[in-house]
Amino acid sequence: MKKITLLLLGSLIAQGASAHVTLDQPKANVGAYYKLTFKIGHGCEGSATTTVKVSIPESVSGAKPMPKAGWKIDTTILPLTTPYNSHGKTISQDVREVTWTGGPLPDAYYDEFSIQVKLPDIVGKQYFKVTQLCEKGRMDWVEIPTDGQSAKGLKSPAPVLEIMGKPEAEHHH
Ligand SMILES: [Cu+2]
Repeated sequence: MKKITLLLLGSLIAQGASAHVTLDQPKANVGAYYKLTFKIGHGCEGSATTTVKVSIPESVSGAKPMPKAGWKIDTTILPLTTPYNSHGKTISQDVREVTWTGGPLPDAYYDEFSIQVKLPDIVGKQYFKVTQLCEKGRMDWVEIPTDGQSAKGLKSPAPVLEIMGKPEAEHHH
C-alpha cells in the first residue's frame, strides 16, 4: 500500500515539472531561421485553454506564426528602436506579439503552437513570455531567473531559448 502511494506521488511530481509551457527545441544557433514551438502541457488548474499569447523579444525578427485549425491568429506590430536590414530593405517595425484564440484545448489534452523567426547574432538566452488564458483563470509564464538563480525554482518560468555560437564544424579551412 505504502509503495503504491509513493509511486503515484512520484509520477505527479514528474508531471508537474515537465508540464509548464516550454519550447520543443530549446537550443539554436545564432542567426538561424528557427521554428519556435511552444508546448502547452496543461490548462489553468484544470480549466481548458482558449488563448495563447507569445511576446517576441525585439532582437528576434520576422516572426511568422503557423496557422492552426480551430484557432484565429492576431499579431501586434510595433516600431523597432533599432531598425534592421532584410533583403535590401530597412525594416523599422516588426511583429512583437502573436496571439492564438480558439480551441478550447482541454486540460487533459496537449498541443503545440509554432512561430518561424530569425534569431539574432547574439549568444545567450532569449526569453519568450507567454500568457495562457483559460475558460476559467489564466497562467502567466513570465518569470525570468536573475543571475545565478535556477529557472527550476520558479513557479511559472518564461520559456527560454539558448542561442549558441556556430559549431566548429561549420568553419571551412
Ligand atoms: Cu506546468
